[in-house]
Amino acid sequence: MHAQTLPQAVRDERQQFYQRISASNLTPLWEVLGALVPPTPRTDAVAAGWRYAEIREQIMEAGRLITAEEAERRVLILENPALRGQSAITSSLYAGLQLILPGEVAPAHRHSQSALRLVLDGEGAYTAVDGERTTMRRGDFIITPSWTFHDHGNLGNEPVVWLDGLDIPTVRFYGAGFAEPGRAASQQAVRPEGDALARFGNNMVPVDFYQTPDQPTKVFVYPFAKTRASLLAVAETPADPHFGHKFRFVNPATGASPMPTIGAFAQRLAKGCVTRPYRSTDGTVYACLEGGGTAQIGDQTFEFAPNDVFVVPSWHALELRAKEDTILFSYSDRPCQQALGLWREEKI
Ligand code: GTQ
Repeated sequence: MHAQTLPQAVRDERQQFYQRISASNLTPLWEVLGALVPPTPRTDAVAAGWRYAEIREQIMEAGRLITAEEAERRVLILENPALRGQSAITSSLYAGLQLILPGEVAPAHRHSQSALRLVLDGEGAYTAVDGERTTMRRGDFIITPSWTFHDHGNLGNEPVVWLDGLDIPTVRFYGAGFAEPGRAASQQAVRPEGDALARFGNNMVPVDFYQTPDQPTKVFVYPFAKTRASLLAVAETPADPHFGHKFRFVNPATGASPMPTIGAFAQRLAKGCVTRPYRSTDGTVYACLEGGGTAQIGDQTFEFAPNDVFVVPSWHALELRAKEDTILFSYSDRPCQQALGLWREEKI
């Protein structure tokens, strides 16, 4: 029987009961069950987009207001419009645009949260992870796994901006976050640049090196030159109707995601390509590296050009239209959901 058709006396009696038990921190499941266990995913996040050309000046303004040293990390957070105040772009993930000016240092620290960087604008910056620096070039996908010391610096002569993707809301959800500063602002380099790629990123690993799939990769940079070359090399072969040509980044030692909580992807859509609608339970953040077009997310359409970011919430159908040859980077919590047996997708 629906609540509306119940006699007023019954409804009153129930409401009084709910109020009485509330004092004991109790509440009736039957009033909320449908929302708690929905037939298909419900997410608080909404689809949203950020046009880099529209926000670049605001990022540069942050550079005049505060130094990287004072801020520790000078970042403008991309907040999901439906999750304002939560520092979240999806319910599980964080996104931000970090600015580092010439000569600046973002001091070393480490934390439980895993991070990725996608370099968008400017040249001359580096990130140091666990005693090794990598020069940050546009499109490079760089990771700082959980509890690894990392610092950033800019040795060049122009501002550098990159997209930060972290699992901050996930770690907060589990109440599992620790952090500590490094001993010095910049880590002493203990290995030459390129060491990790040579040891772990060339279809070989050191002879005694073994990892389980939950361990992050020692390869902490996936250079865009290589990603792009792979995408272009397969461009003439048949494209997937839902993805174009799409790769997932892996830890080459295990085949698993580079980090256990965040998965990352790169895809190329040829000019004129229109993908079939696709949805999955992992809300996904996209950044355009080349080309441009539109993303239809549910019943909303977002235009994107290089350095634009858009977010596709869980179980929202996505259709991509490429107006030019287009390369998109994306990240999501897919490996987390897969490890928990939760992940689903639907190719519509
Ligand atoms: O670069 O270490 O956007 O710790 C947020 C938290 C970047 C970082 C963010 C962080 C960092």
